[in-house]
Amino acid sequence: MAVWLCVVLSGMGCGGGLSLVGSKPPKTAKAPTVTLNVVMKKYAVVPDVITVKRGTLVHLHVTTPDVQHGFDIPDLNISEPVNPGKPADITFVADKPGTYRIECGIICGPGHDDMTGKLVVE
Ligand SMILES: [Cu+2]
Repeated sequence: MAVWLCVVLSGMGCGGGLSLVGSKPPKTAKAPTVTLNVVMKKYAVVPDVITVKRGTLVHLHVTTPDVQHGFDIPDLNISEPVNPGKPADITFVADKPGTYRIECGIICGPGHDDMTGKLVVE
């Protein structure tokens, strides 16, 4: 839980002093997993920057408090509608480093075009 929280909060993990160089991971090791809550609202994506490490299995739980929005990351072929009371759960492996644009995929009002964010895979 503690490690998970650090990953969520910093995007960097807690590994400052924990080098794994030279040690073998246990056979049961799975891809690191991060679960993040994202809110799409008039007119923002919160948080507007999501940072994960390459190879991470990312679960996004996307909610909206107001009207229907769309959670889109075009470069990853992600496009999910998000409705009040009906969250979108999106899972993908962040396997390619880069910065990906997050945008609202459903026109939701005059500030729709301001609803952007980015996913950073490092
Ligand atoms: Cu919108």
